[in-house]
Amino acid sequence: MAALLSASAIALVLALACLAVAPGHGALQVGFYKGKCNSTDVEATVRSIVAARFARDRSIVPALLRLQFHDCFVKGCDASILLEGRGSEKTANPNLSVRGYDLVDQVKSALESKCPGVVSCADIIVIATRDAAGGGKQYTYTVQTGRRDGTVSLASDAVRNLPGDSFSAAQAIAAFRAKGLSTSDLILLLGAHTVGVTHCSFVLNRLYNYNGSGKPDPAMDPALVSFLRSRCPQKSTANSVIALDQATPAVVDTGYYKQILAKRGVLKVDQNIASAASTNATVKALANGGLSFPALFGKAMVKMGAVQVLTGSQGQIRKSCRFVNK
Ligand code: HEM
Ligand SMILES: *[C@@H]1O[C@H](CO)[C@@H](O)[C@H](O)[C@H]1NC(C)=O
Ligand SMILES: *[C@@H]1O[C@H](CO)[C@@H](O)[C@H](O)[C@H]1NC(C)=O
Ligand SMILES: *[C@@H]1O[C@H](CO)[C@@H](O)[C@H](O)[C@H]1NC(C)=O
Ligand SMILES: CC(=O)N[C@H]1CO[C@H](CO)[C@@H](O)[C@@H]1O
Repeated sequence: MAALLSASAIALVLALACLAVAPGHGALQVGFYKGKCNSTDVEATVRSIVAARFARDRSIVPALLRLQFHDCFVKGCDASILLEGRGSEKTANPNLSVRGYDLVDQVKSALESKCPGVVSCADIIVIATRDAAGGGKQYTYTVQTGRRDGTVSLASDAVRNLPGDSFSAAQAIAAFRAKGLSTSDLILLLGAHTVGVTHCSFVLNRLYNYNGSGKPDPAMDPALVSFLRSRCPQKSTANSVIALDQATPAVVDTGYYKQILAKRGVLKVDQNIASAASTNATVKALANGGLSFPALFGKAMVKMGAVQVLTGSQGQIRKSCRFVNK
Protein backbone atom coordinates (compact mmCIF):
# COMPACT_ATOMS: atom_id res chain seq x y z
CA MET A 1 0.00 0.00 0.00
CA ALA A 2 2.74 2.40 1.00
CA ALA A 3 4.67 1.44 -2.14
CA LEU A 4 1.57 1.97 -4.27
CA LEU A 5 0.93 5.34 -2.71
CA SER A 6 4.45 6.54 -3.22
CA ALA A 7 4.42 5.27 -6.80
CA SER A 8 1.34 7.32 -7.51
CA ALA A 9 2.82 10.25 -5.63
CA ILE A 10 5.86 10.07 -7.91
CA ALA A 11 3.58 9.83 -10.94
CA LEU A 12 1.78 12.91 -9.73
CA VAL A 13 5.02 14.83 -9.23
CA LEU A 14 6.16 13.78 -12.70
CA ALA A 15 2.85 14.82 -14.21
CA LEU A 16 3.07 18.21 -12.52
CA ALA A 17 6.67 18.59 -13.69
CA CYS A 18 5.56 17.86 -17.25
CA LEU A 19 2.79 20.43 -16.96
CA ALA A 20 5.34 22.92 -15.72
CA VAL A 21 7.65 22.44 -18.72
CA ALA A 22 4.82 21.98 -21.20
CA PRO A 23 4.69 25.65 -22.26
CA GLY A 24 8.22 25.45 -23.72
CA HIS A 25 7.29 22.45 -25.82
CA GLY A 26 3.68 22.91 -26.59
CA ALA A 27 2.15 26.24 -25.69
CA LEU A 28 0.45 28.40 -28.25
CA GLN A 29 2.60 31.30 -29.36
CA VAL A 30 2.50 34.25 -31.70
CA GLY A 31 4.19 33.46 -35.02
CA PHE A 32 4.58 29.71 -34.45
CA TYR A 33 4.99 29.12 -38.22
CA LYS A 34 7.74 31.71 -38.78
CA GLY A 35 10.49 29.96 -40.75
CA LYS A 36 8.67 26.61 -40.68
CA CYS A 37 7.33 26.68 -44.25
CA ASN A 38 10.49 27.37 -46.24
CA SER A 39 10.20 30.86 -47.69
CA THR A 40 6.40 30.87 -47.50
CA ASP A 41 4.81 33.27 -45.02
CA VAL A 42 1.99 31.09 -43.67
CA GLU A 43 -0.19 33.88 -42.27
CA ALA A 44 0.23 36.02 -45.40
CA THR A 45 -0.83 33.03 -47.53
CA VAL A 46 -4.01 32.61 -45.49
CA ARG A 47 -4.69 36.32 -45.62
CA SER A 48 -4.49 36.55 -49.41
CA ILE A 49 -6.86 33.62 -49.88
CA VAL A 50 -9.35 35.06 -47.39
CA ALA A 51 -9.07 38.50 -49.03
CA ALA A 52 -9.88 37.03 -52.44
CA ARG A 53 -12.93 35.26 -51.02
CA PHE A 54 -14.05 38.33 -49.09
CA ALA A 55 -13.91 40.39 -52.27
CA ARG A 56 -16.57 38.23 -53.89
CA ASP A 57 -18.44 36.88 -50.86
CA ARG A 58 -18.76 38.90 -47.69
CA SER A 59 -20.68 36.14 -46.01
CA ILE A 60 -17.34 34.43 -45.47
CA VAL A 61 -17.01 36.68 -42.39
CA PRO A 62 -19.96 35.25 -40.41
CA ALA A 63 -19.23 31.82 -41.83
CA LEU A 64 -15.75 31.68 -40.33
CA LEU A 65 -16.65 33.39 -37.06
CA ARG A 66 -19.28 30.75 -36.42
CA LEU A 67 -16.97 27.98 -37.60
CA GLN A 68 -14.34 28.95 -35.03
CA PHE A 69 -16.94 29.16 -32.26
CA HIS A 70 -18.32 25.72 -33.03
CA ASP A 71 -14.84 24.25 -33.35
CA CYS A 72 -13.56 25.68 -30.07
CA PHE A 73 -16.65 24.85 -28.00
CA VAL A 74 -16.68 21.18 -28.97
CA LYS A 75 -13.57 19.29 -27.85
CA GLY A 76 -11.50 22.48 -28.04
CA CYS A 77 -10.05 24.27 -31.06
CA ASP A 78 -8.81 21.08 -32.74
CA ALA A 79 -10.58 21.27 -36.13
CA SER A 80 -12.83 18.39 -35.09
CA ILE A 81 -15.73 20.24 -36.69
CA LEU A 82 -14.11 19.71 -40.10
CA LEU A 83 -14.08 15.91 -39.95
CA GLU A 84 -16.37 13.98 -42.24
CA GLY A 85 -18.11 10.77 -41.38
CA ARG A 86 -21.32 9.36 -39.98
CA GLY A 87 -22.19 11.02 -36.69
CA SER A 88 -19.35 13.59 -36.76
CA GLU A 89 -19.85 17.05 -35.23
CA LYS A 90 -20.89 18.68 -38.47
CA THR A 91 -23.83 16.31 -38.75
CA ALA A 92 -25.27 17.56 -35.44
CA ASN A 93 -28.37 19.71 -35.38
CA PRO A 94 -26.69 22.90 -34.09
CA ASN A 95 -24.40 22.78 -37.14
CA LEU A 96 -27.16 24.34 -39.21
CA SER A 97 -25.61 27.13 -41.29
CA VAL A 98 -22.03 26.41 -40.27
CA ARG A 99 -20.14 27.20 -43.47
CA GLY A 100 -16.65 27.95 -44.69
CA TYR A 101 -15.40 24.38 -45.02
CA ASP A 102 -14.38 24.97 -48.64
CA LEU A 103 -12.30 28.03 -47.75
CA VAL A 104 -10.40 25.99 -45.16
CA ASP A 105 -9.79 23.28 -47.79
CA GLN A 106 -8.50 25.88 -50.22
CA VAL A 107 -6.04 27.31 -47.68
CA LYS A 108 -4.97 23.83 -46.64
CA SER A 109 -4.12 22.71 -50.15
CA ALA A 110 -2.22 25.94 -50.84
CA LEU A 111 -0.12 25.38 -47.72
CA GLU A 112 0.35 21.64 -48.25
CA SER A 113 1.87 22.43 -51.64
CA LYS A 114 4.44 24.74 -49.99
CA CYS A 115 5.23 22.71 -46.87
CA PRO A 116 3.41 19.40 -46.46
CA GLY A 117 2.35 18.35 -42.99
CA VAL A 118 3.32 21.59 -41.27
CA VAL A 119 0.25 23.79 -40.74
CA SER A 120 -2.67 22.42 -38.73
CA CYS A 121 -6.28 22.76 -39.80
CA ALA A 122 -7.06 24.11 -36.32
CA ASP A 123 -4.65 27.02 -36.87
CA ILE A 124 -6.01 27.65 -40.36
CA ILE A 125 -9.49 28.17 -38.85
CA VAL A 126 -8.16 30.69 -36.31
CA ILE A 127 -5.96 32.64 -38.75
CA ALA A 128 -8.60 32.74 -41.49
CA THR A 129 -11.30 33.85 -39.03
CA ARG A 130 -9.12 36.72 -37.85
CA ASP A 131 -8.48 37.79 -41.44
CA ALA A 132 -12.14 37.60 -42.37
CA ALA A 133 -13.10 39.68 -39.33
CA GLY A 134 -10.68 42.33 -40.60
CA GLY A 135 -12.35 42.39 -43.98
CA GLY A 136 -9.42 40.51 -45.51
CA LYS A 137 -7.39 43.71 -45.47
CA GLN A 138 -5.47 44.30 -42.28
CA TYR A 139 -4.68 42.10 -39.31
CA THR A 140 -7.26 43.11 -36.74
CA TYR A 141 -5.70 41.22 -33.87
CA THR A 142 -2.63 39.08 -33.34
CA VAL A 143 -3.38 35.36 -33.21
CA GLN A 144 -1.54 32.62 -31.42
CA THR A 145 -0.67 29.45 -33.34
CA GLY A 146 0.79 26.02 -32.69
CA ARG A 147 -2.46 24.06 -32.39
CA ARG A 148 -2.62 20.49 -33.57
CA ASP A 149 -5.56 18.62 -35.04
CA GLY A 150 -7.78 16.21 -33.16
CA THR A 151 -8.81 12.79 -34.36
CA VAL A 152 -12.27 12.46 -32.81
CA SER A 153 -15.50 14.18 -33.83
CA LEU A 154 -18.88 13.28 -32.32
CA ALA A 155 -22.25 14.90 -32.97
CA SER A 156 -23.24 14.13 -29.39
CA ASP A 157 -20.42 16.39 -28.14
CA ALA A 158 -21.72 19.23 -30.30
CA VAL A 159 -25.23 18.88 -28.91
CA ARG A 160 -23.90 18.78 -25.34
CA ASN A 161 -21.51 21.74 -25.57
CA LEU A 162 -23.15 24.34 -27.80
CA PRO A 163 -25.39 26.87 -26.05
CA GLY A 164 -29.06 27.10 -27.05
CA ASP A 165 -30.54 30.03 -28.96
CA SER A 166 -32.99 30.81 -26.15
CA PHE A 167 -30.54 30.50 -23.26
CA SER A 168 -30.96 32.96 -20.41
CA ALA A 169 -27.96 35.17 -19.66
CA ALA A 170 -27.24 32.94 -16.65
CA GLN A 171 -27.28 29.78 -18.78
CA ALA A 172 -25.03 31.36 -21.41
CA ILE A 173 -22.63 32.58 -18.71
CA ALA A 174 -22.46 29.03 -17.33
CA ALA A 175 -21.80 27.53 -20.78
CA PHE A 176 -18.93 29.96 -21.33
CA ARG A 177 -17.56 29.50 -17.84
CA ALA A 178 -17.39 25.76 -18.54
CA LYS A 179 -14.89 26.65 -21.29
CA GLY A 180 -12.88 28.97 -19.05
CA LEU A 181 -14.46 32.09 -20.57
CA SER A 182 -15.79 34.96 -18.48
CA THR A 183 -19.06 36.89 -18.57
CA SER A 184 -17.39 39.71 -20.50
CA ASP A 185 -15.93 37.18 -22.95
CA LEU A 186 -19.49 35.97 -23.54
CA ILE A 187 -20.77 39.49 -24.17
CA LEU A 188 -17.87 40.32 -26.49
CA LEU A 189 -18.02 37.07 -28.43
CA LEU A 190 -21.79 37.28 -28.87
CA GLY A 191 -20.86 40.55 -30.60
CA ALA A 192 -20.02 38.28 -33.55
CA HIS A 193 -23.78 38.40 -34.12
CA THR A 194 -23.03 41.83 -35.60
CA VAL A 195 -22.80 39.93 -38.90
CA GLY A 196 -24.55 36.99 -40.46
CA VAL A 197 -27.96 35.48 -40.43
CA THR A 198 -30.31 33.17 -38.62
CA HIS A 199 -33.17 31.08 -39.88
CA CYS A 200 -36.82 31.91 -39.26
CA SER A 201 -37.18 28.68 -37.33
CA PHE A 202 -35.16 30.22 -34.48
CA VAL A 203 -37.45 33.23 -34.07
CA LEU A 204 -40.95 32.01 -34.97
CA ASN A 205 -41.93 31.52 -31.34
CA ARG A 206 -40.89 35.10 -30.53
CA LEU A 207 -43.03 36.42 -33.40
CA TYR A 208 -46.32 34.59 -32.98
CA ASN A 209 -46.81 32.62 -29.80
CA TYR A 210 -44.17 33.52 -27.31
CA ASN A 211 -44.02 31.09 -24.45
CA GLY A 212 -47.54 29.91 -25.26
CA SER A 213 -49.03 33.40 -24.80
CA GLY A 214 -50.52 33.62 -28.30
CA LYS A 215 -48.67 36.95 -28.60
CA PRO A 216 -45.21 38.06 -29.69
CA ASP A 217 -42.36 38.34 -27.21
CA PRO A 218 -42.92 41.62 -25.33
CA ALA A 219 -39.13 42.00 -25.21
CA MET A 220 -39.07 42.60 -28.99
CA ASP A 221 -39.71 46.03 -30.54
CA PRO A 222 -43.19 45.77 -32.15
CA ALA A 223 -41.83 47.33 -35.36
CA LEU A 224 -39.26 44.56 -35.58
CA VAL A 225 -41.98 41.99 -34.87
CA SER A 226 -44.01 43.16 -37.85
CA PHE A 227 -40.99 43.35 -40.12
CA LEU A 228 -39.82 39.86 -39.17
CA ARG A 229 -43.36 38.49 -39.50
CA SER A 230 -43.28 39.62 -43.13
CA ARG A 231 -40.00 37.81 -43.63
CA CYS A 232 -41.02 34.74 -41.62
CA PRO A 233 -44.67 33.83 -42.23
CA GLN A 234 -46.05 31.56 -39.54
CA LYS A 235 -47.12 28.80 -41.89
CA SER A 236 -44.27 28.99 -44.40
CA THR A 237 -42.05 25.99 -44.94
CA ALA A 238 -39.33 28.11 -46.58
CA ASN A 239 -37.31 28.79 -43.39
CA SER A 240 -35.75 31.94 -44.85
CA VAL A 241 -32.81 33.76 -43.35
CA ILE A 242 -32.89 37.09 -41.53
CA ALA A 243 -30.02 39.30 -40.37
CA LEU A 244 -28.86 38.96 -36.76
CA ASP A 245 -27.88 42.66 -36.70
CA GLN A 246 -30.82 44.45 -38.27
CA ALA A 247 -28.94 47.77 -38.56
CA THR A 248 -25.56 46.95 -40.16
CA PRO A 249 -25.71 43.24 -41.00
CA ALA A 250 -22.54 43.08 -43.11
CA VAL A 251 -20.13 45.07 -40.93
CA VAL A 252 -18.24 44.00 -37.81
CA ASP A 253 -19.17 46.92 -35.55
CA THR A 254 -21.06 47.80 -32.37
CA GLY A 255 -24.43 47.92 -34.14
CA TYR A 256 -25.39 44.64 -32.50
CA TYR A 257 -25.17 46.13 -29.01
CA LYS A 258 -27.17 49.20 -29.99
CA GLN A 259 -29.82 46.97 -31.55
CA ILE A 260 -30.29 44.74 -28.53
CA LEU A 261 -30.55 47.80 -26.24
CA ALA A 262 -33.35 49.00 -28.54
CA LYS A 263 -35.16 45.64 -28.08
CA ARG A 264 -34.17 44.68 -31.61
CA GLY A 265 -32.24 41.54 -30.80
CA VAL A 266 -33.21 38.69 -33.12
CA LEU A 267 -32.27 35.61 -31.11
CA LYS A 268 -33.66 35.37 -27.59
CA VAL A 269 -30.16 34.90 -26.17
CA ASP A 270 -29.10 38.21 -27.75
CA GLN A 271 -32.01 40.04 -26.20
CA ASN A 272 -31.40 38.38 -22.85
CA ILE A 273 -27.89 39.80 -22.42
CA ALA A 274 -29.23 43.32 -22.95
CA SER A 275 -31.64 43.01 -20.05
CA ALA A 276 -29.97 40.77 -17.46
CA ALA A 277 -28.49 42.65 -14.52
CA SER A 278 -25.28 40.60 -14.85
CA THR A 279 -24.61 41.72 -18.43
CA ASN A 280 -26.53 44.94 -19.20
CA ALA A 281 -23.84 47.39 -17.99
CA THR A 282 -21.19 45.86 -20.27
CA VAL A 283 -23.61 45.80 -23.20
CA LYS A 284 -24.28 49.52 -22.66
CA ALA A 285 -20.59 50.36 -22.44
CA LEU A 286 -19.90 48.51 -25.69
CA ALA A 287 -22.83 50.22 -27.41
CA ASN A 288 -21.78 53.73 -26.41
CA GLY A 289 -18.04 53.26 -26.92
CA GLY A 290 -17.15 53.37 -23.22
CA LEU A 291 -15.50 50.02 -23.92
CA SER A 292 -13.67 49.62 -27.22
CA PHE A 293 -15.27 46.72 -29.08
CA PRO A 294 -12.67 45.96 -31.78
CA ALA A 295 -9.73 45.62 -29.38
CA LEU A 296 -11.66 43.67 -26.76
CA PHE A 297 -13.32 41.42 -29.33
CA GLY A 298 -9.88 40.43 -30.66
CA LYS A 299 -8.70 39.58 -27.14
CA ALA A 300 -11.78 37.47 -26.52
CA MET A 301 -11.30 35.64 -29.84
CA VAL A 302 -7.71 34.84 -28.86
CA LYS A 303 -8.94 33.54 -25.51
CA MET A 304 -11.61 31.39 -27.18
CA GLY A 305 -8.92 30.20 -29.60
CA ALA A 306 -6.97 28.74 -26.69
CA VAL A 307 -9.79 26.57 -25.31
CA GLN A 308 -8.68 22.96 -24.81
CA VAL A 309 -6.09 23.09 -27.58
CA LEU A 310 -3.78 20.24 -28.55
CA THR A 311 -0.14 21.31 -28.80
CA GLY A 312 3.39 19.88 -28.89
CA SER A 313 3.21 16.22 -29.85
CA GLN A 314 -0.51 15.83 -29.13
CA GLY A 315 -2.91 15.05 -31.97
CA GLN A 316 -1.59 15.32 -35.51
CA ILE A 317 -1.24 17.65 -38.48
CA ARG A 318 -3.92 16.39 -40.82
CA LYS A 319 -3.08 16.04 -44.50
CA SER A 320 -6.69 16.72 -45.42
CA CYS A 321 -8.78 18.80 -43.04
CA ARG A 322 -11.75 16.50 -43.60
CA PHE A 323 -10.05 13.24 -42.65
CA VAL A 324 -7.80 11.86 -39.94
CA ASN A 325 -4.42 10.74 -41.35
CA LYS A 326 -4.29 7.06 -42.35
C1 HEM B 1 -24.62 31.80 -26.23
C2 HEM B 1 -23.90 31.71 -27.31
C3 HEM B 1 -24.43 31.60 -28.71
C4 HEM B 1 -25.61 31.12 -29.18
C5 HEM B 1 -26.77 30.55 -28.39
C6 HEM B 1 -25.58 31.26 -30.62
C7 HEM B 1 -26.60 30.87 -31.46
C8 HEM B 1 -26.63 31.10 -32.81
C9 HEM B 1 -27.70 30.73 -33.68
C10 HEM B 1 -28.96 30.01 -33.25
C11 HEM B 1 -27.40 31.16 -34.92
C12 HEM B 1 -28.23 31.03 -36.17
C13 HEM B 1 -27.99 29.69 -36.83
C14 HEM B 1 -28.91 29.43 -37.98
O1 HEM B 1 -29.99 30.00 -38.09
O2 HEM B 1 -28.56 28.61 -38.82
C15 HEM B 1 -26.12 31.80 -34.84
C16 HEM B 1 -25.47 32.37 -35.90
C17 HEM B 1 -24.21 32.91 -35.82
N1 HEM B 1 -23.37 32.87 -34.72
FE1 HEM B 1 -23.91 32.43 -32.86
N2 HEM B 1 -24.40 31.81 -30.99
C18 HEM B 1 -23.66 32.03 -29.86
C19 HEM B 1 -22.38 32.53 -29.80
C20 HEM B 1 -21.62 32.83 -30.89
C21 HEM B 1 -20.21 33.13 -30.86
C22 HEM B 1 -19.34 33.08 -29.60
C23 HEM B 1 -19.83 33.40 -32.13
C24 HEM B 1 -18.47 33.74 -32.67
C25 HEM B 1 -17.52 34.33 -31.97
C26 HEM B 1 -21.02 33.31 -32.95
C27 HEM B 1 -21.08 33.61 -34.28
C28 HEM B 1 -22.20 33.49 -35.06
C29 HEM B 1 -22.30 33.99 -36.42
C30 HEM B 1 -21.23 34.80 -37.14
C31 HEM B 1 -23.55 33.61 -36.90
C32 HEM B 1 -24.10 33.85 -38.30
C33 HEM B 1 -23.69 32.68 -39.17
C34 HEM B 1 -23.94 32.86 -40.65
O3 HEM B 1 -24.39 33.92 -41.10
O4 HEM B 1 -23.67 31.90 -41.38
N3 HEM B 1 -22.09 32.94 -32.18
N4 HEM B 1 -25.65 31.74 -33.54
C1 LIG C 1 10.46 22.91 -48.36
O1 LIG C 1 10.20 22.67 -49.73
C2 LIG C 1 10.56 21.39 -50.15
C3 LIG C 1 10.44 21.34 -51.64
O2 LIG C 1 9.45 22.20 -52.11
C4 LIG C 1 9.69 20.38 -49.47
O3 LIG C 1 9.98 19.08 -49.89
C5 LIG C 1 9.90 20.50 -47.99
O4 LIG C 1 9.01 19.65 -47.33
C6 LIG C 1 9.69 21.91 -47.53
N1 LIG C 1 10.10 22.07 -46.18
C7 LIG C 1 9.26 22.06 -45.17
C8 LIG C 1 9.82 22.37 -43.83
O5 LIG C 1 8.09 21.83 -45.32
C1 LIG D 1 -42.82 31.38 -19.74
O1 LIG D 1 -43.89 30.71 -19.14
C2 LIG D 1 -43.55 30.02 -17.96
C3 LIG D 1 -44.73 29.20 -17.52
O2 LIG D 1 -45.94 29.83 -17.81
C4 LIG D 1 -43.11 31.06 -16.91
O3 LIG D 1 -42.74 30.41 -15.71
C5 LIG D 1 -41.92 31.83 -17.46
O4 LIG D 1 -41.53 32.83 -16.57
C6 LIG D 1 -42.23 32.43 -18.80
N1 LIG D 1 -41.01 32.99 -19.34
C7 LIG D 1 -40.96 34.16 -19.95
C8 LIG D 1 -39.61 34.60 -20.40
O5 LIG D 1 -41.93 34.85 -20.16
C1 LIG E 1 -29.28 46.50 -15.38
O1 LIG E 1 -30.48 45.85 -15.01
C2 LIG E 1 -30.82 46.00 -13.65
C3 LIG E 1 -32.00 45.09 -13.35
O2 LIG E 1 -32.97 45.19 -14.33
C4 LIG E 1 -31.11 47.47 -13.37
O3 LIG E 1 -31.45 47.66 -12.02
C5 LIG E 1 -29.86 48.30 -13.70
O4 LIG E 1 -30.12 49.67 -13.57
C6 LIG E 1 -29.40 47.99 -15.14
N1 LIG E 1 -28.11 48.63 -15.34
C7 LIG E 1 -27.84 49.34 -16.42
C8 LIG E 1 -26.47 49.90 -16.52
O5 LIG E 1 -28.67 49.51 -17.29
C1 LIG F 1 -22.90 19.79 -43.33
C2 LIG F 1 -23.74 18.85 -42.55
O1 LIG F 1 -23.34 17.77 -42.21
N1 LIG F 1 -24.95 19.30 -42.24
C3 LIG F 1 -25.87 18.54 -41.40
C4 LIG F 1 -26.31 19.40 -40.23
O2 LIG F 1 -27.29 18.76 -39.45
C5 LIG F 1 -28.46 18.43 -40.15
C6 LIG F 1 -29.49 17.92 -39.16
O3 LIG F 1 -28.93 17.28 -38.04
C7 LIG F 1 -28.11 17.44 -41.26
O4 LIG F 1 -29.28 17.11 -42.00
C8 LIG F 1 -27.08 18.09 -42.19
O5 LIG F 1 -26.68 17.20 -43.19
